[in-house]
Amino acid sequence: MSEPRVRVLLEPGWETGSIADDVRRGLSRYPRTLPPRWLYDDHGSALFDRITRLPEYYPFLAERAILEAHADEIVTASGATALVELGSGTSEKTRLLLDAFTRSGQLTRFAPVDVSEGTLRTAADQIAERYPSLEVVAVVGDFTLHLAHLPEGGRRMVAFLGGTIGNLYLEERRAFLGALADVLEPGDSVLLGTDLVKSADRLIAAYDDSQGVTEAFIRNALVVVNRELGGDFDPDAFSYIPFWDPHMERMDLRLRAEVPQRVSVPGADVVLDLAMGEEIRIEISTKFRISRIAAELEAAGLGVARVWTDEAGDFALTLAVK
Ligand code: AVJ
Repeated sequence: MSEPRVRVLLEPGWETGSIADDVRRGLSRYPRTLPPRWLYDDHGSALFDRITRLPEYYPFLAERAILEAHADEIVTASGATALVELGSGTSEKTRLLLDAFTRSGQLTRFAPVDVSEGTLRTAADQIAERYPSLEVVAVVGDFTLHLAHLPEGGRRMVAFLGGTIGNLYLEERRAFLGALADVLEPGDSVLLGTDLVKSADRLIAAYDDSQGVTEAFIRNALVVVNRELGGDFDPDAFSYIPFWDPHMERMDLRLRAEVPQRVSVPGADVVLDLAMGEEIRIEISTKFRISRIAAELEAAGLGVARVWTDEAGDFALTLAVK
């Protein structure tokens, strides 16, 4: 087995400065916001893992069903010889793609990109062992910052799965897709996972599960701020308010102050007076229509080649080519 190469693009301790800027910016605007990228500390990642196994949380299962049914077609349609995966995490679903690539024999390189070095190393080792003919180049980096450093060469397919693009605002999606298209060569492609618009009941159930796992995941945002920036948020002084915004077609996941309170976050230079009932948005999760996915990709210069959905039409994988 060949050892995976690991490229580290993040300085040790990079989180501290970055999270302070994000928190200062987010808490000074309306609605007050904490950026969702900081939800995935060890505890948050473990909670997210539990979310993916909740019966109500259909996106995980739906995306996996699409890959199980269509990975061979995806691989063939892409013509890729290199697979780059952004936000790869444990690379669990990626194996379905890698197995299809193994059947087609066309792949030479796999490059998982993730901010979490530990998770990435473990995943890269496992993949190098299981697919010995692949060159594995793991990149420790942030997909919003380090697109210019993606491994080059071959015909690349960049997979961005899980519906994570739905956690970005429209302007952020435009910037991200534009930057991604910029670094791709003609013939390279993007495989984008997006959750689709559906009934409010099912959406709310998926983000307000009966075991309270999602609530704990969202509440953990305050714990992360306390730990990283010396904040004194009392997580129990907030209630969890998830709602469907039909105009923006997104889930909006917030915490509401149950009592008036003053919160200090010295590491971000913030002192916040919250009125009773004031809300902090922790995450949005945008749901798409196929027409909108295509429009956003095409605006970035990426032409939609094919779209796959699960049988219920809950989730979509879109292949777009530069
Ligand atoms: C990170 C996009 C997969 O928005 O559905 C799950 C994160 N937040 N439950 C989503 C999340 C609350 C999730 N993704």
